Amino acid sequence: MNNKRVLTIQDISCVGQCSLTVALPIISACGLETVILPSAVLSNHTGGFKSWTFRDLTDDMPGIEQKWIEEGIQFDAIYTGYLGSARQIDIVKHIFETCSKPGCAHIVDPAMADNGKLYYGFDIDFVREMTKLCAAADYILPNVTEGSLITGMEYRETYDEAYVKELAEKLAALGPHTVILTGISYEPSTTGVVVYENGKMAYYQHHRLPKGSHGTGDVYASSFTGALVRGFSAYDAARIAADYTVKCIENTADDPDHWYGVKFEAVLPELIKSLG
Ligand code: PXL
Repeated sequence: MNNKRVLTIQDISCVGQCSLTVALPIISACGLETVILPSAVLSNHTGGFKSWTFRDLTDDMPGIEQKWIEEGIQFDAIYTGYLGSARQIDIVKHIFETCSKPGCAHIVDPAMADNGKLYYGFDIDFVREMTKLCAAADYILPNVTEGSLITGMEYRETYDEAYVKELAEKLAALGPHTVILTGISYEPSTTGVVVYENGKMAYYQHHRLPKGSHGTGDVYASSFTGALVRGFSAYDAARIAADYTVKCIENTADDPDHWYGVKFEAVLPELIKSLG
């Protein structure tokens, strides 16, 4: 019997197939009890819509945490994504301390930037706080943009293995025992993920689909979390999540109107199958 319970902390973008609207169904489909703590509520995500509403929930979080402490509610894994404010990060770190079962996996996707740019609304103060959260994590899942912001290394659009190794080493030196670098591409037709653990770097390469899709970082981190908590090694969880994310992109590619996210729902059975 599987009694594992995962907490995920990220925003609710009501429309846009990202953050909690993908994390909750994906982790649940992995057969895990999924508890949510919304960091903010937006009408839609900030990546391509004309405008959005934004309600920061930072002030609600300590009260919610307090109720969980009073109830003795604790988690086998805590996975964080897009956070609503720099101030929120100290609260999330506190939740790591108060709501973790022994051996709890702390998984941080420092969702704040892509393609060389910070997402709308984030600044260098937020990067500094997110760096502290990465230092408190066991597993981090940055892309190259986020990795370069966190380490202070130069952002490069094209790079070689030596650059990626230095990035992974610098990220691991902050504290996490496992660094998963996403979207690592050494040539145009392929991309992949680097798993850096105990000083060793492994690469899982896969087909690169021509169209970059929104929300795929969240699909990736959610399915990685699900597979990891189901007992797979970090490398196998990284591979399962990569294969699932590619299937989500393939399942969306023929629908030009669906630019804002990926159709992850119809291919959930394939993720479930890959968990055995
Ligand atoms: O997928 C990352 C993400 C999550 N949440 C919000 C976003 C984005 C990326 O733009 O805007 C609100």
